Amino acid sequence: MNDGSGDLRVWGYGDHVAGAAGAGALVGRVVQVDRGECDVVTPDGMVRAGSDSVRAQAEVAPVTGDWVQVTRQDGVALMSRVLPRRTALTRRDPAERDAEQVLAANFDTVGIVAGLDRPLPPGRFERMLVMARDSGAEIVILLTKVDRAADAAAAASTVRAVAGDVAVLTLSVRSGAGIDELRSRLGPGHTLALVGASGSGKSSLVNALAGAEVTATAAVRSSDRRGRHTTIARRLVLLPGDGGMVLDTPGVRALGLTDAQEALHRVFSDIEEHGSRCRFADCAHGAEPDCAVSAAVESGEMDARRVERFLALRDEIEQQRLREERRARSRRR
Ligand SMILES: Nc1nc2c(ncn2[C@@H]2O[C@H](COP(=O)(O)OP(=O)(O)OP(=O)(O)O)[C@@H](O)[C@H]2O)c(=O)[nH]1
Ligand SMILES: [Mg+2]
Ligand SMILES: [Zn+2]
Repeated sequence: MNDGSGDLRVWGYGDHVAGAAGAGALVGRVVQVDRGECDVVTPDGMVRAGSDSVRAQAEVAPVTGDWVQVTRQDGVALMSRVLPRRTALTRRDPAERDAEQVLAANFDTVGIVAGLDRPLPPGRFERMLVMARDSGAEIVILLTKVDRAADAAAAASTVRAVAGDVAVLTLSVRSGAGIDELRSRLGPGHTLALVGASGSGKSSLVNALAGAEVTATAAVRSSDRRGRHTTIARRLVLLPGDGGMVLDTPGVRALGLTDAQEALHRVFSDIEEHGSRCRFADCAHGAEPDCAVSAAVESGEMDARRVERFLALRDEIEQQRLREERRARSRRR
């Protein structure tokens, strides 16, 4: 086949997959999940595979990027086993409070995408950073739509102050800026998973890397630049010239309160640590006297942009908590 499926190495097949699969087993990689069935690329080409119903109940449900063992029964392809994941993007299931939902697996790099056509909403970025760090993959921050940015340098330094030594690229699919640099971070068998808000420009980056319109994109709302949730499936796209793969995902919808709180504690633990030395236990780190956080900013020990992001996220969490409280109260009535 000319889609490269005959040789699974272009899809990232390597020793870790060979070692995990049973001897003589047919393996493939899940390219897309659709109502319980999967498009799986195998040495025989792309197959549509369901789950082996006997085993599937007890086992892990396959997600895009998974390596699976495939069996054939009466000409029907079935996935009998999901191989152990090297990396995974997970989030708390919004329906079930504590259950974890796996979104995608086995990528080498997570690209956190943010569009510079609007301000970085507080919390979203930090939450994606927590998700990306938990995934076990390398992280790159992709600030796109730089052609629409009011002040790209300022946005980049805010992001750098929060993300530490993670690489930050500024890109534009209009001017082509940064695309070659992003491409140079990929390569044969390498998978880049993109995460980010709806309308941030993830699918546009996929098309730019592919050099063709391989996936749909849609204009953001002109009023507030919010996206329209154009991409609905997580899909693995093979790049031409053995250039690796991009895993496109739909924009994350809701920022759960617990996720936001976790992001606050994990991304800004140093600020909270400083805050424990303020005069007032409930110091808001604003105009209070003897505020250790303000003092650290003034002395240059702490980055002012970093503290601004922390305060914005803290306010966002407080507002969300109040909204949830109000909702709970009106439900009770
Ligand atoms: N000016 C400019 N517009 C861009 C750029 N990248 C994306 N856009 C536009 O931003 C809008 C949203 O882009 P998409 O790629 O559909 O965004 P997405 O992140 O895939 O959104 P969802 O699929 O809804 O999660 C489209 O109108 C794109 O044309 C860019 O670099 N510059
Ligand atoms: Mg999209
Ligand atoms: Zn304080």
